[in-house]
Formats: sequence, structure tokens, C-alpha cells
Amino acid sequence: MTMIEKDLLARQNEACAETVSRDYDMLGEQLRRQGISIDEIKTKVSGYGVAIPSWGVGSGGTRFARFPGAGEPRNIFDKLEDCAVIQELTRATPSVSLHIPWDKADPADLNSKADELGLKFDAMNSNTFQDQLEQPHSYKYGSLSHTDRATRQQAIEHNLECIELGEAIGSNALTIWVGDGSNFPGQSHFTKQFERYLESAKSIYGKLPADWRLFTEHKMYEPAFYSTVVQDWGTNYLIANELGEKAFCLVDLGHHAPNVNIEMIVARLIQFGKLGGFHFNDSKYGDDDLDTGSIDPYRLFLVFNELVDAEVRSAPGFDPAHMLDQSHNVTDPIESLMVSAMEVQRAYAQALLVDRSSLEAYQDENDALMATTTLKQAFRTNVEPILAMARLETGGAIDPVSTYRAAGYRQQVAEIRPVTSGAGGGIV
Ligand SMILES: [Mn+2]
Repeated sequence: MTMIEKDLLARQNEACAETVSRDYDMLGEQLRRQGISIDEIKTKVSGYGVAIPSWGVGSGGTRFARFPGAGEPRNIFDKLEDCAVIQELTRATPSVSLHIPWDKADPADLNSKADELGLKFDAMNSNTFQDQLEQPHSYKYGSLSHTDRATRQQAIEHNLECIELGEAIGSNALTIWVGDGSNFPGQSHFTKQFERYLESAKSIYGKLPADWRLFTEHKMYEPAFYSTVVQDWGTNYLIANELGEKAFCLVDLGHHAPNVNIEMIVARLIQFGKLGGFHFNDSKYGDDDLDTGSIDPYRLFLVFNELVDAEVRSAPGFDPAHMLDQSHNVTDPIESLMVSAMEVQRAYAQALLVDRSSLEAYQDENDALMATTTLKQAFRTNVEPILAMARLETGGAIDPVSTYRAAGYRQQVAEIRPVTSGAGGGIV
């Protein structure tokens, strides 16, 4: 089954197929002069996928308010349908990352819905940063690092439950992010708190199935505003090392101090075999969870430059998971996620165009100007015809947003999905 009518998609594509084909040929000619095969780039782009976070298809909100849009998904099954729309039109998002307990459901139902929609499940995300109804112990003062053993045990068991559900739906990774930290100097003993965290994380790691990976996500601050237990990539690396070979660091682009050189962090984690994956988004000030590539597309490109560099030299153990993690407040989440998935693909395509042998020669000769120009040349290339052609050939839309609008999907679901309240957020 498809969420977007096939005839409509075909009509929309027909209207601009010839233009795309001409643009593709022109770019192909331009790239051929640089010794690059456009078809090879297109094949790689077609094979690229970024996972959709289930929580991304609803409106996020801020600490002040949430302004829900029309036709907000009511449950995980509605969310999966919205994710299917994104995948059908972009062909860049074959999987969905679930968040437990928000998406808790019978695994058989999850599997049959995903099969019906042609989707797979990516990494599982646990939630010990908020309290659930009927939960005996509160996470107000932390979860995996809480001073109280029973609270820590409750958080451990929740993570094990995520693994159990994940196993039943074909996932093979667990992502842990905790909000644990402190708001006042002296509130927590840094060392003891981190020891408690490590002990808890080891209990989870010990139960990880053989073919699973554990991703831990660092974040500088928020909800804790004085200190955070897993605050940066250094602490994250320590965790991954302490736990073992199935533990890796997850880099959320928004979880760093402003102006931090994220691409260099990525390079370091690759070098030491501990890059687990990404949560892509963009930010201006903090963990803004803005749309990927909307603020600093060059930084996104520079991150992908490191990824492609690792890919072409077959860096040992290099197999990062790619996920989006955004909060949508003023746009239709489906449109934002489609555009963001395409931005990630764009950065990948641009990074594939980098003339790596020239770059290496310029680096060896200390020719800073030509080295940086080499990167800029790839970044400045308009790869849109490659992305459009990749979508067209894999059954997607040349222009996903206009096709989505023409399909009237949001209006249709708004009729069957009741208006939701403004309560609750969806930012992680
Ligand atoms: Mn994240």
C-alpha cells in the first residue's frame, strides 16, 4: 500500500522530468571534466538512507508552549504512516527510530504496520528523562546515575525493556540519552555520580544481544544547567571504552557548545573506532533542534567530508547509524523531515565530489588556500539534479514538497485525526 497516490506522483514527476534530465546531463558533463562519473555519485546517493525519529512527525514545542498543527499523529501507527509518506516521496528514509514508552505497542502490530508501509525499524531510544504514570521512582534527580539504587534499577530495566521490544521488531541498536546532572555547584559528587552511571550502563551493556550496538549520546547541558553527567564527546568516549566493543558514541549535532568543531570530533571518534552514529539537526545557539542544514549547511558538509573520507579509506569499524533528530514548531513536520533528509543527502553527494587526491597533495604541501578551495569547490556544486534523478529512478518524487502539497495528505489526515492539546513536548 502507498500513502500517496501513485498516479498523482507520476503526473507530478512527468511535469518536470525533462528539465531534470537536461540538468542532470549538464551537470554530468561538468563533472566529467573533473574526472567524476555522475552515475556513480547518483548510485551512492540512491543507496543512502537516514532514519526518521518517530517523535519528529509531531510538532515539538519549546519549554514555553507547544502549538500543534492539523492532523497530528495520535499514536505510533499514525506516526508510521507519516514516516511512510516521507519515504515514498524522498526514498531517503527507509527506517524509523522508535522512542519508548511513547511508541510502545504490540511488536506484532508494529511489524505488520511497518511491512505494510515498507518501513524498517532503526535504533531504539529509551526515555529516563521524564516520569511515566504509575512509575514507582521519579527521575527528578536523575536516572542511571541517581543516588538511589532502586531508581537506577528502574532505569536499567526500562532500557532492557527497550532492547526486548527492539529485538522483536528487527532493531539492532539502543540509544541512551540521560538528562542526569545537577543545577547547583555542590549538588552532586561528580566522580561518584559518574561511577553510578557507568555501573548502570554496564548492567544494560551486559544484556545487549550479540549483534546489537549500544549508542550513548552526549549533551552539554539541559535539563541540568550546572553540570551534566554525559556532557561531551570526551566523557562519551570514556563510556564507550569502559563498556566494550559494542558501545559507541552518538553525535547529536546540536549537543555541543556554539562554534565547537564538530567535524573534528567526528574525525577523532572515527580514528579510534567509536563513532556510533548521528542525530542530525541544526542549531544557532544551543540544542535548538532546527532543521538539518537550515543554519549552517557548510558544517553539515564538513561532517560528511569526514564520513566520506573514512568511507573511501575503509576506516576500521566504520559503520555509523544516521538519524534525524529535530523539533518542528513552525512547519509541517512531514515537509521539514523531507527537506532535512534531502539536505543530509545533499551534504553526502557534495562530500563525494571532493577531489581527495588533490586535497591530500595540498595538505602535504601546506597549501592552505588550495586545500580549502578544494573543499569549497565540492560544496558549491549544485547537486540537486543528482538528488532529483536518484529520487525519480527509485520511485520517489522529483519535488517531494510540491507533490506532498498536491496530494493534500495533511488535509486528509486532519479530518480523521482530532486536534491535539498543546501539552507535552517532543525534544530529545
Ligand atoms: Mn538527539
